[in-house]
Amino acid sequence: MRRTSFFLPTLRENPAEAQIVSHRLMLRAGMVRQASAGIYSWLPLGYRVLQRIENIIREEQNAVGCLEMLMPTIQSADLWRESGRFDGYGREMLRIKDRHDRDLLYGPTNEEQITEIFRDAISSYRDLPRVLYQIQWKFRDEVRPRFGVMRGREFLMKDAYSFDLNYQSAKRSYNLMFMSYLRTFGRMGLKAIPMRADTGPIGGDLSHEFIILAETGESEVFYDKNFLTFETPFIGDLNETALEECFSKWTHPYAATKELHDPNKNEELGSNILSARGIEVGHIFYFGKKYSLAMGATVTGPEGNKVILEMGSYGIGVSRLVGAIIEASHDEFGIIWPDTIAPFSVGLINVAVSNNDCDRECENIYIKLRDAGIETLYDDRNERAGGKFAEMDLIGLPWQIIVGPKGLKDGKVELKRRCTGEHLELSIENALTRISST
Ligand code: P5A
Repeated sequence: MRRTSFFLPTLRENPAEAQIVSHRLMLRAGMVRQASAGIYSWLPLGYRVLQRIENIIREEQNAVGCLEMLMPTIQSADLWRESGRFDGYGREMLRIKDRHDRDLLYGPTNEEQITEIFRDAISSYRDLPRVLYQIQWKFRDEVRPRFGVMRGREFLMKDAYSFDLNYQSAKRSYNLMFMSYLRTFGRMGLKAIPMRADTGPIGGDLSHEFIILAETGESEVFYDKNFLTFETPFIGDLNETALEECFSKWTHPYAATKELHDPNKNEELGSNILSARGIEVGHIFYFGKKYSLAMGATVTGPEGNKVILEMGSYGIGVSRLVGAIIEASHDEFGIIWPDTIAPFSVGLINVAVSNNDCDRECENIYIKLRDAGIETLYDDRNERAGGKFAEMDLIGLPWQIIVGPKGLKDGKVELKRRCTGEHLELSIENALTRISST
């Protein structure tokens, strides 16, 4: 992408309304614009990041056998009356009336909708287990939308729903998703700590939040420092025992908790326990028969008997992750994207546009990167180099190639790694090899 053809409305000044660094940087880097309180438009740079995150989630969900689908954002209130949640959900639910005066709502989550679909489509235990998921916008009329996309009113969620014949199988589905989440966040360069959690309006009796550590996190958390050395599990052995082992390792009694308010208990836990602030990027629930019982979702079991389905639901805050990753990875100059999330891998800076050598070599590098399938933002604007450097640091692409007349005299360009600040003078060939080998 040429910078002269791109849409990247960056801001020089810090926007006054942004209280936390990710919100400030997302506005300054031209990633999002607020449409109204807690509702955002995603501009091209931000949308690329959102799609990167979606794709990692999608690959990891598919890898453990989940099936992608898409449900509408607008749901009928009657569906929620069946489960008994219509009145209970409270003012966070955006209620709508259509022209026939029928009650609709903008979905804050989809347990009811998927239960209805599954109930009407599946009648035999032979079609179990199944996990269905979507990546779809949700609306929750939060009392205090804040921190940009981190606590929005409209936000993108990956929501998955599991259907099993019995508890044992449902627990396997839960463990599988648990393991898959560790991998998913790991691929984004994040260390997510699973934490026993309340089930809130979703319900049920087993639930874990996945928390990443960041100073600006909304909740205080306590965790065993050994956690940070745990390795991300491999997919491979997905049998029940292997999954339960992974689950137990990551959930030992004092591993991580939000409820350590008693200082005596803290002592009891010893010096391994650290306190920090965290951001919830995922939340999984096992709620058994809560919705299937209320909505009559059953199958015929192996003995010809009627069995009420066992269910769970599994969420990831896709749009929240964009902010969370920035909270976890930035410096005073701007964002530092992990390689897997970056909107472009390389920022190519032409220091002297309209110098023939610089223009020619930049074109040459740009084409070589394109042919190698490496996504590049080429800053071909006829502007001061200082401004270009500052913008490249702000938008946080993992690599910068800086092409100037001086270096080119010796056949060299400058290669900068954003996350370490390391600068190297290299030949064009060596610079390209270095980039392709990460
Ligand atoms: C699980 C999937 C659910 O809704 N039903 C379907 C279950 N869980 S949850 O914890 O309420 O939400 C899942 C994740 O969505 C993110 N999230 C938000 N992101 C941005 N702004 C918000 N207002 C918001 N609310 C929830 C969180 O990452 C949460 O873990």
